[in-house]
Amino acid sequence: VTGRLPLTLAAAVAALLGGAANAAVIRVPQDRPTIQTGIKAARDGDTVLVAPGTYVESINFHFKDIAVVSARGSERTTIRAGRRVGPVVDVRARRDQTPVLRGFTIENGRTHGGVFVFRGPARIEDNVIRRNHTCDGAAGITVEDASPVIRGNLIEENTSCEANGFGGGIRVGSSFTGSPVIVGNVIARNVTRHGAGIFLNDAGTPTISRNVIAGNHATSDGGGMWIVNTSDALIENNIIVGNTAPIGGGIWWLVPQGHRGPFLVNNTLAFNEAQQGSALMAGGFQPAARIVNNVIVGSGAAAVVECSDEGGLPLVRFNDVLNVGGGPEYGGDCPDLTGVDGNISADPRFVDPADGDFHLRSGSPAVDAATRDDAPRRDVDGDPRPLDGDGDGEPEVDMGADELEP
Ligand SMILES: [Ca+2]
Ligand SMILES: [Ca+2]
Ligand SMILES: [Ca+2]
Repeated sequence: VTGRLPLTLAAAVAALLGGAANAAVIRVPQDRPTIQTGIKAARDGDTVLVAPGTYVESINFHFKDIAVVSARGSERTTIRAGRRVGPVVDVRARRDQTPVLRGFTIENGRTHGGVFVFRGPARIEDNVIRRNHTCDGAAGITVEDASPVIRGNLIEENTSCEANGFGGGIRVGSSFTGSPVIVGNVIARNVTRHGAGIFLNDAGTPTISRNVIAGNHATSDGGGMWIVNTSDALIENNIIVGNTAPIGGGIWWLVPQGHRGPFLVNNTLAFNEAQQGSALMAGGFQPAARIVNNVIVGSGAAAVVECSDEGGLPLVRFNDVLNVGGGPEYGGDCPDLTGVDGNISADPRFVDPADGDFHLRSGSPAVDAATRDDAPRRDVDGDPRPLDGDGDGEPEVDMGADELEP
């Protein structure tokens, strides 16, 4: 066995070097006039490198394991939907292929939204996905049976048909065993019926981290997020603000029997609006779901956190839940948990919420008031957690997405 190992290694190294040597860069428009003809010329491992400009076409990866990237970034490189029916960009891959879509503005999709992601896992990074429309799937990004990394995108002002509006900014579906990662995106001002920011339906075990989810509007439920079926989401370090819906302005979820449900940990939810559950409407069979270390501020007659108890209530610990309007903090089947299990109800003292700055001020009652259990090791800024924010010599976790740097 020892005699054969070097040969095996040598063969592996040769294969790797050979693959790298054969990988080509196809330049658009220098080598091929359009992105799609660039893709047509590409083989697995190749990169289609796109020069600045506006490309009026819809593109399809056609199961090629390739990277389609702009040379100079999304501000200077736009893919605008052509006449073809379908998404503007169709990132269609086989299992275990890792296609990449990076650095484009993707706009004007009229029939099937901006980006469709099938299998892979793909990487969808540093794009602006703007003003796309759909009557089928999500208006911004639709993920189907896949575990992509969706990172650093601006996904805004996408809209969908009222009658079939399932997912505004991002929709993940049919990914039962998948683990999609949605991190560091701005998802803003998208409009649909259910789940205007992020829509999760059989999304597997997704991680939703360090996103700003703001100003989205659902005409039925789930302004910021909508979560159903096999969707045991980890939702951490997000800023979820100014979203609206009749029910569940910030987040609406319904956990089916036999599923864990979401973990909502160290998020900041503020100024979301609804007639029921302005920040959160949590329903279903949810004794294993968790709401821990969040700052949750609402304003109005509706309860900020509303539950419906179909088969057990979630764990609610170490949150700052405040209603600055006339209504209650908790409602529905959720008892008033202020003063129980580390939950408080106090002005979190944001730095400048009117200007979108939801960091905590020094002296905030949310500082050093949360639990290390479940807390992510870094905050929304990348600061280590916990830090000693109140100067008593003991570093403890803060409530919300921000860990105050003293
Ligand atoms: Ca702290
Ligand atoms: Ca301390
Ligand atoms: Ca911080």
